[in-house]
Order: sequence, then structure tokens, then C-alpha cells
Amino acid sequence: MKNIVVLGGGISGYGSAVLAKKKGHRVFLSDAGRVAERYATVLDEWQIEWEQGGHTMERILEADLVIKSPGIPEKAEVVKRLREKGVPIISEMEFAAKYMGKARTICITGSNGKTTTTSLIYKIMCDAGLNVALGGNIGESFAYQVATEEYDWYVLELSSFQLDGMYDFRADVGVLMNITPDHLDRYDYSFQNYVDSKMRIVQNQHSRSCFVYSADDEVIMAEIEKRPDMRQRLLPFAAKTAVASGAGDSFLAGDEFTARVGKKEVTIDTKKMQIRGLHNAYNAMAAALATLAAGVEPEQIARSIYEFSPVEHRLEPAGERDGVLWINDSKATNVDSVWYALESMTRPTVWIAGGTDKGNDYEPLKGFAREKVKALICMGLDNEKLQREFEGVVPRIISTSSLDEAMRAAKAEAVEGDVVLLSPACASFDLFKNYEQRGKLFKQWVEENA
Ligand code: UMA
Ligand code: ADP
Repeated sequence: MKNIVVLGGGISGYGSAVLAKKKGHRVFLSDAGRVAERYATVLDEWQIEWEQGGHTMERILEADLVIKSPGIPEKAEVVKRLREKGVPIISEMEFAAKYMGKARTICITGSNGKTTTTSLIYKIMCDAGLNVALGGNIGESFAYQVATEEYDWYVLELSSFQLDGMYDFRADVGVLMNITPDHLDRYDYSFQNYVDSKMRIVQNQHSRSCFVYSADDEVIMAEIEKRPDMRQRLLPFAAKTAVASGAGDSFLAGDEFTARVGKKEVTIDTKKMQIRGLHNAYNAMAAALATLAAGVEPEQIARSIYEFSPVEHRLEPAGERDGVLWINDSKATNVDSVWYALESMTRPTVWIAGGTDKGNDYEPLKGFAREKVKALICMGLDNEKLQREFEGVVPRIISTSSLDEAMRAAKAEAVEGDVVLLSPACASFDLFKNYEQRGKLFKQWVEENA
């Protein structure tokens, strides 16, 4: 029995606390803010001691092991004190994996495409009739599911914050979509620190593990070159770089890709998929490789890929009115995701962007903006940088400071045959609670006013 402290009482923390309690440990959960009613009820049901509104340091420092919620940064006072004392700090994933029994994992990470690829893999596994759960940076807490259910497979979306607290964990199938700058405020503004975090996806993998990765991503390829001793089965996918791996691979040629693992292979016509754009071809290639590696039959994989529709807020069509198609890509909170959104636009585009800038470099977007964007509607409290960056790049720039104002401006600019694309490249916190709220309000406006 260990003396375990769980930091944070959100979805990650409550699940970790329940699992720790179930496994017979002494558990104390501490939250600096407020614990939501639904989690408080569960903690009480499981007779777990907990506090909110502050961290009682004396009690926390007595821990043998701390399970830290991913949203709590290294620079938080409580974490600094624990580090000084040398108390081990792990993530929910690291902890729960120890109690998974024989279950196997497919773990998906990357800067963009995690949720889409994770959801697609989960769908393929469910459709194949496997006993599979979804967790990590998506859906219900992984630890809570380990505590309360039994599964053969876990499909886990992993953020860099979760990977940071993982040491002994091994992904049976690891998937790395791409690595582009994001969350640098949590990594001392060092891109390499963030890269190191993402590369934890391959840690502890052995010769029977699989690693699915983008061979078009130069950062990933440079990291692989630094690791000549990788023994796992390498399963690269690409659209630009010629790939060939004995274990299996996938390459997009024209509109088609074939994914092969061992002797099994599946060919997909991306024109028949409901998710569009080069980035979604990458996502589908990764999902096909991962599920072939998990033993799903090719025909089943093809059926599920063709059936899969966009996840909410990811290039999600929100309706066509008077020949104008409205697209909700509210989850595009960094430059790379907007690059792929603009890449996939086939009609003249009225582009709504802006919000809380994360130190963005907009240079990569200017090519597509010049080619496809007829008007840029800036939607944020401070639009100065966006306006400056795209001055002379797009024909018209309109500055607005509310959703309603932005949407009215977009409607006025768009004519039959155009697209209005909300793909902000920025976080939403200046005007909205989160990206979900921004996306929902966008869709509601289209429904009521477009
Ligand atoms: N808290 C403290 N002390 C502190 C700071 C915060 O106690 O010093 C408390 C807060 O008061 C709050 C709790 O910690 O009650 C919240 O913890 P959290 O921010 O880790 O959030 P959870 O609700 O537990 O959800 C987390 C992930 N959130 C983040 O990484 C910010 C969820 O990812 C994840 O699904 C969940 O764990 C299950 O593992 C969300 C996310 O936004 C989807 N992820 C980021 C992203 O996708 O960009 C990485
Ligand atoms: P994540 O979970 O990593 O944030 P999502 O699947 O939620 O990824 O997509 C986030 C944003 O990135 C959306 O705007 C989406 O259109 C875009 N996107 C999806 N897949 C990719 C990819 N493979 N590369 C770049 N951008 C992507």
C-alpha cells in the first residue's frame, strides 16, 4: 500500500484517485481550484479523502507517489516543492497502465490530427467487434475505465503533457502524426523540449511493438536518425517521401493509398472518404497501419474509413446557404492545422481567424492565403498582428471583435460558390470559454442567421 496523492480533481484526477483507491492505496486528492460536482460525488462514493481551494503542502509532501493532472505545469509551486523533495511524479496514463492486465494499447500523439486519428482507429476497432475502450486526452478517464471495466484494447490519445509523466509505459502500437510548434509556453520556449516529449511515444518499445509515423515530417525523421538502435516494427506513412519498410508502410499516390503490414494490405480511394484534405489522408493512412498492426481485416478497415465523418469542430461542414458553404474548424488553434485547412479549400474562401495569439509565425500560411482567400475576417480582442501580417497578402481584411460581428461581415463578403471557413490559428480564450463553445456558437449562428 502506497501513500498516493493525486493533484487536480478534473477528469484525469478523479479517475486516478478511484483506481488508486480500488487497488488498496491510501489516497488523497488535492485541487487548487474547485472540484466539479460530478467528480466530488464519485470521490465521496469511493470514500476518497479530498480537498479543494488550495494544496495542503504538509500532507502532499508526505506522498510516496504523486499522480499529476496534465494541466498542472512544472512551474506550479506544488510541483517545484515535490521535485525538491524528490517525490516521484507520474501521469494518469503511467499509473493506470500498470493495472491494465493483458490489455493492449494503440497510442496516438502528434501536434495535430490526434483526435481525428484516435476516433477513426476507435471506430475501426469497434466496427471490427473488438472489446475496446477510448481514453487519454479524449473521452472518459483512462484510469477510471481501468478501475471499473475490463477491455482487451485501449485506444489512447496522448498529449505531450501526459507523455511527460510516462516512464515505464510502453505503447504496443505507437502512432506519431507530426511534430510542429505548439504549447511552447510549457516547454521553456524550447522546441526541442517539446520534441523530446512527443518522442516518448517510442520509449520502452521492443521488437514486437509497432511504431506508425509520418515519413514526410522532417522533425520526426531527424529524431529517428538519432536512434539507430530502434528495434520496433517501423510503419511509416507518406505522401511526399518515398517510403519502404520491411514491416509495412503506406504511401499516397494521386488520390489513392495502400497501407500494408506484413502480408495484409488495404487500398483506399481518398475521394470516397468523407474527411477531406491531405491531412486527412495522413490520418487515414496512420489509422489503417495501426489497425492492420492490431490484426483487423483489410475489408473491415476500408468500410470503416469510408463511413467515418469529420469529428465536430474539425473542418466540419456547418451548412450550405444560398450557395455559400460554412465550415467549422474551431479546433484549428495553431498555424499548422490552418495550413491544412487552407490547403484543402477548393472554393474562394472567406477566412475567419484570430483570438489569443500563441506567438504564431504566420509566414507558412501566406501562399495559400494569397491563392485562395478573398477576405480575412479577424475575430478577436486584439487583431493588430493578424492585420499587419496579411496586409497586401489578401485583398480585403476586416477587423471585428465579436462572433456576431465577424459572422455578419463574412456573410456580406461571401457570394454563391464561396466557402466561409472558421479556422482561427489562435486559442479562443479572449472571446470564448474554449474552442468547443466557439465552434458551437458558429454553427448556431449559421443555423439561425446565414
Ligand atoms: N489544478 C490544481 N493545481 C494547479 C492547477 C490546476 O489543482 O496548480 C486543478 C484545477 O483546479 C482543475 C484540475 O487541476 O480542477 C484540472 O486538471 P487538468 O487541467 O489536467 O484537466 P482535466 O480535467 O483533468 O483534463 C486533463 C486534460 N486537460 C489538459 O491537459 C489541460 C484533458 O485534455 C484530458 O482529456 C484529461 O486530463 C484526461 O486525461 C484536454 C486538453 O485540453 C482535452 N488537452 C490539451 C489539448 O488537447 O490541447 C493538451
Ligand atoms: P488534435 O487532437 O491533435 O488537436 P484534431 O484531429 O482535433 O487534432 O485536429 C485539430 C486541427 O488540426 C483541426 O483543425 C484539423 O482540421 C487539423 N488536422 C487534423 N489532422 C491533421 C494533420 N494530420 N495534420 C495537420 N492538421 C490536422
